[in-house]
Amino acid sequence: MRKNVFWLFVIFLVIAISACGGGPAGGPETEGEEAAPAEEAADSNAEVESEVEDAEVVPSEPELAAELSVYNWDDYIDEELLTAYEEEYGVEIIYDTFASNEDLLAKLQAGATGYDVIFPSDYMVSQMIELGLLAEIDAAQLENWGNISDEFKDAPFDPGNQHCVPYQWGTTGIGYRAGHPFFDENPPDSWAYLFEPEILEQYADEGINVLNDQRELIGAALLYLGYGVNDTDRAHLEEARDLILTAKPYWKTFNSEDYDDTLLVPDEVVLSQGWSGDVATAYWNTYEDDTEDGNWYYAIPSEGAVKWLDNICIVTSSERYDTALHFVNFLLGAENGAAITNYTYYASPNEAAKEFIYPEILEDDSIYPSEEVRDGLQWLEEVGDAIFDYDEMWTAIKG
Ligand code: N2P
Repeated sequence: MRKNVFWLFVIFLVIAISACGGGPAGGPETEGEEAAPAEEAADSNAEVESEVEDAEVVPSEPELAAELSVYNWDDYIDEELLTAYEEEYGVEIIYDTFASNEDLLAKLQAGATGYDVIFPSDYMVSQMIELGLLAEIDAAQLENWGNISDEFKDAPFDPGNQHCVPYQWGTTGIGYRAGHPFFDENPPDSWAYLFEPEILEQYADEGINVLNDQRELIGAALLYLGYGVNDTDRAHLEEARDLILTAKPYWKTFNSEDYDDTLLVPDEVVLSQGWSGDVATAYWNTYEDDTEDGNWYYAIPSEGAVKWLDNICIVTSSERYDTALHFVNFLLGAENGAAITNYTYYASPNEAAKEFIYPEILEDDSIYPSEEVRDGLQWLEEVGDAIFDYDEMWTAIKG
């Protein structure tokens, strides 16, 4: 009996709050908490249901699973954010990392089950949609969706954001040790610094790293040869392979995971193909106030380079879809989006996060390049069946 009175009171409260337009006043979590009883009540009461629909900004708070499995690029989130989510919602995050889009795909195709939330790049999103690996979402229903800049919504690889939401974006260029006598004279602003033996000879002994990433490395070779990064002509791909094989003896490592850490080790690496944020992390981690400078610089080669957008998606086989979606919404929060960028030094597509992002990051043009520079860059796109040629070249390269 007492219980019934309580629920009547809850229903009354919900109607009162909706009528006052009181839904959006709280933060995301508070709103979510209010919504749970509202939705239960709505099931059995048409009037309440229509009131709740009016207040559509009130998100539903799903019953959360005990665990959530998150599979991300290496060093691509402040793990304190994961702890914060665990503590706030009582969901344990099982966290694992991958080295490239192809590794992620291979893992899923090998039948890895249990992953819920993954972070593929643009071209891999289209590939995964075609393969039926990504669950559908209704991004517009996510409470924090409005935080994302329009510029990054509705991308061609996922029209209408029916599967994924934007996470971080950046570019792929060349990182090099500041103050190095050769680079002081010759800033490596061309892919020649990765591929031309007579140039490589000058510093190969001091350590060169390339990304262990087939589209990125073959893409850089294609650009240097004057082709597009999405070229599918077999003869061009063979040329790219041969260019890479000629340069390979000069390279010390193929590393796209913890290479950002090796940049910080003296005498380990002097030049690396790199993602903007990883090089910026090395720069800011070695920044000294007295010199007002850090130890690593970043250059975008004159022949062109890749710009990319990584995304947050839910895998089709996830058995914790509601929790996954709840986590996706959490990552889209303004302060959470800023915490990600303040840790990764990659650019954020989260417009509302900007006010919480460190100014030195927003002002760093290696992280946020000018529009003019961005216009000269290319997106990686899905290459259809030519992917088999890319795979073949990659096997030869890595062999
Ligand atoms: C961060 C990896 C960046 C992902 N370490 C590039 N798509």
